[in-house]
Amino acid sequence: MRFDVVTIFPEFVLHAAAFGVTGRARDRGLWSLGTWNPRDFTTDSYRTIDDRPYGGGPGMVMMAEPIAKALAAARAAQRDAGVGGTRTIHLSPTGRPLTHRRVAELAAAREAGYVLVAGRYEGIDERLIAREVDEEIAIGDFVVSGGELPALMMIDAVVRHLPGVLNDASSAEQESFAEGLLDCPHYTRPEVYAGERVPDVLLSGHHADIRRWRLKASLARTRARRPELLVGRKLTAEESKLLAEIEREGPDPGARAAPVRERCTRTE
Ligand code: 9WO
Repeated sequence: MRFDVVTIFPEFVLHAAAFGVTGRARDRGLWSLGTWNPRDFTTDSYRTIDDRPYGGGPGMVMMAEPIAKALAAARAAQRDAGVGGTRTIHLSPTGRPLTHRRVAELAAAREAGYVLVAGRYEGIDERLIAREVDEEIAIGDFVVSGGELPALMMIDAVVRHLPGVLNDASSAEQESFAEGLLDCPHYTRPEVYAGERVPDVLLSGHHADIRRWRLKASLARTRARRPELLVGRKLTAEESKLLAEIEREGPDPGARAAPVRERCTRTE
């Protein structure tokens, strides 16, 4: 799997991609990354890549030509690297929301190469997007300072789906979301923290009981925080039984809605 990112901040992308699971996977050759700076494809001495918007308004707009040349270079590099097929994706709040299903689809195209366009300023000349972009993807309904962080999030999510990248524990967590359930709570040493004990079942060594407890906790947390994920979900007999227990037992503190602390007012 190969990703090439068109960005005016290549160092940012290369540095961020070098950490953690995805960085180690890259070191093991499980995927590769290239960056292409539109400034390197300018012809003026100021290396101009933006200009004022037609029609007026604040800020600057990224010019089409330098990005188009950077895209051509990225696609040529993917061809030379033997990539089976290249898809150009623009990270934008106006794109289609990225979902687990779409991530899995992107990861399944093993021989694929993706060229990700990361905008800055007020955006990119629409003519570049219309001529060169195959797909626009949003990682959420919000605006950040540039397309680089959304591109890195997409890369991270896709790379985690590649064979050999995750260990068993993380794969299980990913599968949990793939099965439409939120992850169960996790605990580690010490057994008592701030006066709160680890649930006894997790100390019991009874793997069947532990598996059942974790499934019930996932169901309870999903029901409490993302009930829409359960709507229309095909429940196993065990899941139906556990949900009935959850409904009988009432809200489980461990499933509480995601903690949202009100801003603390200092007492002193
Ligand atoms: C900014 C914007 C604001 C309101 C409605 C649509 C919008 N599109 C953009 C945009 O594409 N901006 C460019 C890329 C330049 C400024 C920073 N950019 C950006 C991309 N901000 N936020 C994103 C983004 C990308 C994917 N998912 C969420 C946010």
